[in-house]
Amino acid sequence: MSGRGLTRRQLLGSGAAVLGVGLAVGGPPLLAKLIPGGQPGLLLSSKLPLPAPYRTELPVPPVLQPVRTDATTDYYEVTASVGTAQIIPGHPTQVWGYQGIFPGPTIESRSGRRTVVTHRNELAHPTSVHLHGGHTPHDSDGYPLDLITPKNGATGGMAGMSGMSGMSGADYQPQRDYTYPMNQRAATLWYHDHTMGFTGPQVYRGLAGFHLVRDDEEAAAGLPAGPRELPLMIADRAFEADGSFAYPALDPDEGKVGVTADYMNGVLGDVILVNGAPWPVARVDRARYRLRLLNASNARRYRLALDPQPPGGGGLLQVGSDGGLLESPVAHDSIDLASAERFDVVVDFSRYPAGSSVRLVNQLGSGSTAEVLRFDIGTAAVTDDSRVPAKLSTIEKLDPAKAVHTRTFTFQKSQTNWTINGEEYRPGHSLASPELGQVEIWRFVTDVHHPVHLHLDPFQVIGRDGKTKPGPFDAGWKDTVDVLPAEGVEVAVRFTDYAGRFLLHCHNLEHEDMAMMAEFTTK
Ligand SMILES: [Cu+2]
Repeated sequence: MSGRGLTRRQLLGSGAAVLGVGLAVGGPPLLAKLIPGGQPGLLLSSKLPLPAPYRTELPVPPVLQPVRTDATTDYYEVTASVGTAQIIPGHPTQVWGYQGIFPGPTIESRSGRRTVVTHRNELAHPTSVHLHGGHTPHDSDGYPLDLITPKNGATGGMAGMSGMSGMSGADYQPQRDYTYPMNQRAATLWYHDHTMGFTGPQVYRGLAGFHLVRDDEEAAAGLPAGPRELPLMIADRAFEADGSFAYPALDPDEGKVGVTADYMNGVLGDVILVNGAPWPVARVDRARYRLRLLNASNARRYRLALDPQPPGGGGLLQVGSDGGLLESPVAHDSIDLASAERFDVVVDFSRYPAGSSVRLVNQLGSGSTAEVLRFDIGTAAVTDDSRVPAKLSTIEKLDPAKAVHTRTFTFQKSQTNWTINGEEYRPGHSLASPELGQVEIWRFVTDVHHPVHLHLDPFQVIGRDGKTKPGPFDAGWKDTVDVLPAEGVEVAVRFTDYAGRFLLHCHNLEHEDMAMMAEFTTK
């Protein structure tokens, strides 16, 4: 461990020792100051009058069609480009979008059928694309230095950049074919920018889209489908007076990594977008709907709840997590959703009166950030042949008793950056070398909120805060876990199939850009 006076034994101990990590960053008063209102970040206020909520219809991103298919593979082409979005009425916003739109188009894959996405870049800055939740070989995983050359061909910007080591190792290609074997079960994945040092500003400007994987098991479950299946990308943003996205970058031209000191904990916006629209309205039938919730915010955490709750409560019936279907549904009154987490829930609007409205609210927000989305329920009698089976799937349980290694990763602030085990991210420097096929226990220990994400394979939460059981939002296969302040989370993980360098990092994008990332090398 880094020289903070904590022994390995203390770190591996109970929650009390874990709390010691919190104390190490300056004791409870500072800790409290670092976590305003349970949020990892600072609110950036828009410089224009906010639009009234619930005035625009919920957009649903278009589904991208393959440019060709053959016996084994579907081929797609995506170009990152500048586009114009109408987000705040009367104030067009320039976005950096896949196909020029935000969110980008949704890609749909079939489990077991290979997907190849050719990405091109017409932006003025390099990009790298990561399929979040993908079981993907290293060379297609969107390694932060595997870059796509920008439109003007400039490739020098990353070399010798201040504040980040290893930038000179960047590999530029004019376009990249990302090959996804899709040897994985049905799940809600998303693709987003993963450029070294600039993931935060580039995702904020719009480089994110859904990538859904479907399979026969999911189809047989009989969950709501077609127009009654809604992908919902929730993201907060702030706006300048002219309607452009406001982001406190140290250098908007990306000559320098990071945000201004005040926003180092994370950038929180005052406008909540769902699929790119501010507080939209979804017109729904009085029937069951499947909502694929994704928190695509840079830093904001949400506690989503229906308001009003349906009679008897439990209105958010969770059927899936990051890594696909749960074994059986879990009813929630509210769901905590950290950056990059996905929750697949079924809401039965027939539990509400015809013609009524129900809001999806954020109980961790206040004022404009407490509102998210409104459902206006129709009056027409409709048929609904969907169902939610009591048993959705079978999940192989990773046995912690079989673990061959226990590794601890401590997520902490340094004077100027964010660190894992006391180290700032250095490309090519590996913190662990797990063996393919072996179960390991990985422990994530934090100072403040950190949503911890592993590439390559999902994991199962086995304990939190010294207790040997998962939290209420930890069910199923996860690839991102919401680690609370001064908490320790234990997960069982088993990497499979692909040897090579992969990433573990905080998915608070300001933390990630400011070095809270590390590599592990599977062998
Ligand atoms: Cu973090």
